[in-house]
Amino acid sequence: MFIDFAKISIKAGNGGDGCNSHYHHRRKRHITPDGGSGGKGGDVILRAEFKIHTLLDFRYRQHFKAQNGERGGSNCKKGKDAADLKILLPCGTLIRDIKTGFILRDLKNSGEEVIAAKGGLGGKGNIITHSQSEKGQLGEERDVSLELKLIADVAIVGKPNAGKSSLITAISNARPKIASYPFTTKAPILGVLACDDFSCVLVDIPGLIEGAHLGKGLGIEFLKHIERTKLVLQLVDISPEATNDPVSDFKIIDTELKSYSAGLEKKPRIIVANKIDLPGWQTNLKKLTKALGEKIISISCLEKKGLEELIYEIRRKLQTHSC
Ligand SMILES: Nc1nc2c(ncn2[C@@H]2O[C@H](COP(=O)(O)OP(=O)(O)OP(=O)(O)O)[C@@H](O)[C@H]2O)c(=O)[nH]1
Ligand SMILES: [Mg+2]
Repeated sequence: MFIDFAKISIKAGNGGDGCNSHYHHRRKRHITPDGGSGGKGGDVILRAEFKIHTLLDFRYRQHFKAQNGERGGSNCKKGKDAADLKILLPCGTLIRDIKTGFILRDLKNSGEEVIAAKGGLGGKGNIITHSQSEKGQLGEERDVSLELKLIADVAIVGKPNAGKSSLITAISNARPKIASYPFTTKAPILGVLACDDFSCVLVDIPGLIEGAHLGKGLGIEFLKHIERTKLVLQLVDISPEATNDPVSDFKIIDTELKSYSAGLEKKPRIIVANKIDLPGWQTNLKKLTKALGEKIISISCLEKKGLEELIYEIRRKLQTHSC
């Protein structure tokens, strides 16, 4: 299951208490302090990892606590520092402090991390203070929200059954389910297109229908995963079996993108007509070309026609828009 929002509570470890102890010198008849300091509490670190694609794990677990530092001991023994607690997140996760609304970090790239709660410092032992030892500091704690907005270069959008999953399968390493009924894809799917010295990340967005912004079909919540993409690939099924009016099919998607109101409709785009292996597609392509007055790339995912031209165009557009 794909989950793109979660709330968790994190608590860093407390510092270990410093020790209050004394060494008794038998012959000299005096005592000297020998209490060691406490160890540092573990930090809670949030880290982006390319292998993770969803926030699903946080459905089952919301509380995370790093270990406390060890107490200092007598005989100058320093308490051990506790290990940090690392929580792995998908690339593209925005971390926000729920109480203040402050964004702690937007973890975009794999390996990026942020200390979201700092472990408390260990208290000083009386060997350092020469008087009373100190208590360890408390570790930070906070509630944070995690919001995933996938990082991809190109978003594939279109009506259900347009062939979005077939396309991402044909040109990338993604292998989503493909079927002849609508809403086969229920969550965004990422795929890497690699061709010679060029590579980019594609995302297959679940199908949109008229009124998606009003909650119809799967709604438009998945459109947040287009916010960061550089290019939108709008796929239209132009087979007469699917439609007599490709222009209205196209406009429906355009309207839904506008309704999301994040400027998605203003992103550079490529219009692609699919299923040109089915008879009668030429008439629909003419209608669409005339109405839009824009370049349209026609392809067949089934017969792998036009895919090279499409990949070339994706590459050209990404480079033109200095992405
Ligand atoms: N004839 C023909 N059929 C195609 C082509 N591309 C996809 N299809 C078929 O169209 C149907 C829908 O394809 P999908 O790739 O699942 O479509 P989708 O846009 O991902 O659909 P949803 O996930 O439901 O939004 C499947 O039966 C595919 O085999 C094509 O180029 N030609
Ligand atoms: Mg699909």
